Amino acid sequence: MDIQRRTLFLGAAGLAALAVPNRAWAQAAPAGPHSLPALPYAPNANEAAIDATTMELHHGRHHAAQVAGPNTALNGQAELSAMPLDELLMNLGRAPEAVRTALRNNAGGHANHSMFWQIMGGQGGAPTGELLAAVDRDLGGMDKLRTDFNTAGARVFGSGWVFVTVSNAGILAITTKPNQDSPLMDGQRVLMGNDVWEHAYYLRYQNRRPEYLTNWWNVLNWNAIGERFTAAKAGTLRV
Ligand code: MN3
Repeated sequence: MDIQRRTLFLGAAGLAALAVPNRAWAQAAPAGPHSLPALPYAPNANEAAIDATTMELHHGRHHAAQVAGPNTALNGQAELSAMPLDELLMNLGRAPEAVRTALRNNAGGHANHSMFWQIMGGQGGAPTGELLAAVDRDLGGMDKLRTDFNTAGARVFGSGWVFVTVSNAGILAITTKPNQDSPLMDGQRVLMGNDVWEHAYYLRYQNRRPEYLTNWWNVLNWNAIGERFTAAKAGTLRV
């Protein structure tokens, strides 16, 4: 009887842990200055481009590991621990060599993914107002932006990201980065970006990265991206 009851209890606990994988993972992460932001929508909110399982694994495991990474690397680093994430990435040269690569890969990934969740959950479409005017002026319009951005993303060899950066004057530009590097490491702010690591799309698209890049535009939240544009010009955009 006792054994049966204990088995039932453990079974229930196991099921509960499976039901909240993100929370379970976050609790296992070492304490530190950085934390995993909650997804701002349900994992299936981006089904038009990204399946729920990919979202759950991508956020709850890949991103969570990139929060645990800097927290571990920052242990005992008081000055670097006190820096907001964007400042940390702009000052990687001040990190001791022993932890610099870990910070570059993990803190960079933390910033990239924090931005990535924020700009999805929408219905696609196009920006309005000043952001649309900036896209027309700097990137040749929405059609050309989509084409050039997707071409750049498809050309990233191996793992990396494709971004639109934004200056504090509101000037836009397309750029790519390998691995988990961020434009913040060059002192540039990120308006939006897409993750072209295979973990971002492989379950649904396998090797068809261009199809993933094309569909991704259907889940963009242009209100959120427009707010990032406004914040960049106000000097308040962080990661
Ligand atoms: Mn990723």
